[in-house]
Amino acid sequence: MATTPRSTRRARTTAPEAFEVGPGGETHQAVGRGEARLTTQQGVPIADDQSSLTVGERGPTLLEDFIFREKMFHFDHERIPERIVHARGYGAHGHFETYESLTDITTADLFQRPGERTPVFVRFSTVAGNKGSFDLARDARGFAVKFYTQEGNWDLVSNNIPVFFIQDAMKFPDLVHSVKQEPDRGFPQATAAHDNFWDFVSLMPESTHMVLWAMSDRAIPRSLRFMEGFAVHTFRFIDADGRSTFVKFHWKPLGGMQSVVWNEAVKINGADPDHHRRDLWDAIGRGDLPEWELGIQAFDDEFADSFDFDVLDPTKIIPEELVPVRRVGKMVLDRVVDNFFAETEQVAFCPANVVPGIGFTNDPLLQGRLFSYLDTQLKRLGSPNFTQLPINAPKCPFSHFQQDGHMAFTNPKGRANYEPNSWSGDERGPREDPISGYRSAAVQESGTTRRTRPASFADHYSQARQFFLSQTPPEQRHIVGAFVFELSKVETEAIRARMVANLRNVDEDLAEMVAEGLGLPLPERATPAVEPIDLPESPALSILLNGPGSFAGRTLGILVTDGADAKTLANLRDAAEAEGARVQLVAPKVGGVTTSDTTHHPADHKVDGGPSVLFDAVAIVTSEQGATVLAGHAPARDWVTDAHAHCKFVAFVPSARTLLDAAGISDEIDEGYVELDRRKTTAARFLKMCRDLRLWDREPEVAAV
Ligand code: HDD
Repeated sequence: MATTPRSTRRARTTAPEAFEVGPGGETHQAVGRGEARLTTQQGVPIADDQSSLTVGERGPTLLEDFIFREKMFHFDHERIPERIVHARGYGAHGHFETYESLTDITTADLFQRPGERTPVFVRFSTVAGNKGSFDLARDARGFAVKFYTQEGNWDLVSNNIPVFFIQDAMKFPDLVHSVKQEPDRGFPQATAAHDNFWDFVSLMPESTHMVLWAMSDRAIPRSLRFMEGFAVHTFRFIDADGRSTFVKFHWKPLGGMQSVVWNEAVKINGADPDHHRRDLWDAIGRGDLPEWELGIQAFDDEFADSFDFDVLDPTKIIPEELVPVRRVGKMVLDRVVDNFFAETEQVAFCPANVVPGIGFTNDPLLQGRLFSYLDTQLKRLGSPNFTQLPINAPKCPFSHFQQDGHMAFTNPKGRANYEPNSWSGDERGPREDPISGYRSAAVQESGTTRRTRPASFADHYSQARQFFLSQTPPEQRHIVGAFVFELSKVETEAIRARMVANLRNVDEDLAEMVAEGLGLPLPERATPAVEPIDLPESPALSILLNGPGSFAGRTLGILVTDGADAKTLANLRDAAEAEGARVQLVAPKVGGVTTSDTTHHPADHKVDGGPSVLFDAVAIVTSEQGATVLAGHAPARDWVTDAHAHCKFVAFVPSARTLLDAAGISDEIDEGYVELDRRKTTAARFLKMCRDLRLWDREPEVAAV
């Protein structure tokens, strides 16, 4: 065979064309792509990248091998410090579209013109786990959004839980130390289920409200696409006259909320530790674009003064039933990253990054955050010039007199590097803008300096109780189960007892069920600083009461074998597509199966590589012979028993009964099962049923959950 000589096949490299502009206006360094020839960082072409330079065939390596030394030097320095919290994260690009003008309450440029789009970058994360931990940890999820507005970058650095563990940033290092791996043994990581965490929170009654959220299904979301986000603190909107309005920010997923059950989370972590990031990547890749609406709760001093709690206390919510969430725009994520390190890893968020029209309040947690993030970025990214990295740089014009430092890439020309100056023309540099430049809210402050917590922050239990009582029975069961699981990992009985003593202030039934689950005598009630009060239930706090009512964006897993009925499979695929859902095939071999009509279908997973925990609903479409083979295969039996135990909807062909028998669930078939015939309507009925996501009525019957 004739081959092209290597010298003509390779494209000539034109070195200085190092940057290309991406669709969002960001720049990427375009090195090492396509047919380019391999060079050193200095641009020297490399002839042999396979072996280092030695004396003779078996002799020592030479120090002069600059190609080897450069390669190894750079490799040795590839890692940067991981984030002290939120180390494990995943990012994507998108845009925010404004629904209506908010000119009456804020000058923030992105909220002025309906229909206008602002580019965004979002990074989701777990909090406690290290960078290499798994996605389905029981944990809060970070939900940090960088808006590249025309008036500068605004970072809305949020979580998927609307409250926080502590009221004052002074306690943040203690909180984080307690939750991360214990310092002597270096484990456990990515879990709060250990003595130090529960020791700390059981001594900090203010954390009880967030602990309730963390023990709820909010902390094990099915997908990053199906969770809410909250900026937690009360912020300010500032209008053109300098008047300010309090505001709380919410993200509402248009795909609806959904979580997994704990037993499922445990198994997903083994089957696919990257479950959430893969889900986000896949969804964007197939054009099923994740969307959230941005909501605001705007209120004035009069409401703040009349509210039962202090709006500056980050351990409290303002129930949506009291101040409805007004949806002011929509965020769509439409592009995955080109390079994980350059974008997801190097993105630097900071709650202090606000734009004209947005301001802070005196929430003591927020005030501490305003310091911490900038400080940590210097450590992590190594230079004050991290703002020049393409992912962090504003997309609007910017101009200032800050200069030099490590890795300064954008270097101004001209003489003036200070102001005021008397230079003119190109020499003079930028000037202040008294009209539209950033102005803080004009707030009157006075008082004596002291270290204290205000009395208005003292009620630590009422809202925790409100949260628990606002949950549906399955959600309450899950909270009880989570407390029992976590506290059973705590070795010191006194810590378990102290926590249950706190829970008696939330709800006596909750405390009793947790004590019973731990085999612990019910301890004395902890004395609260302020007696909790009964608050009205808030349905907005439940996931199940706010489900999607749709199976769109979800995945149907179909267990198939050779000889499976082609028509039944096609019906299921059609019904899933009509519902906006995705289908994945699980087969004995990943090479796939041949159905009754002799069509070959490649599989997405082999049985033990695609356990049913990876799917939202399942179907079993086997031949007689296939079902018999699967019946003798332990992972196939687990596939169906898990789907049953996790309350999933199940469709099956009659021949699959052999497998259901072997799995021991034929006698437990309930209204969540559909026996498939060859009619399209049956498949459609099953997919419609799946809109409820789970059959929670089955749960009390199944011991595994
Ligand atoms: Fe924080 C990262 C959210 C309290 C200090 N935080 C970080 C991230 C999110 C949050 C989403 C990850 C950003 C990313 O993806 O890069 N943090 C919150 C929320 C809080 C909160 C919603 C409470 C309302 N954080 C908080 C406090 C402090 C910090 C009280 C310290 C005083 N947070 C940090 C940090 C991190 C961080 C150490 C680690 C990495 C980083 O900032 O960039 O500075």
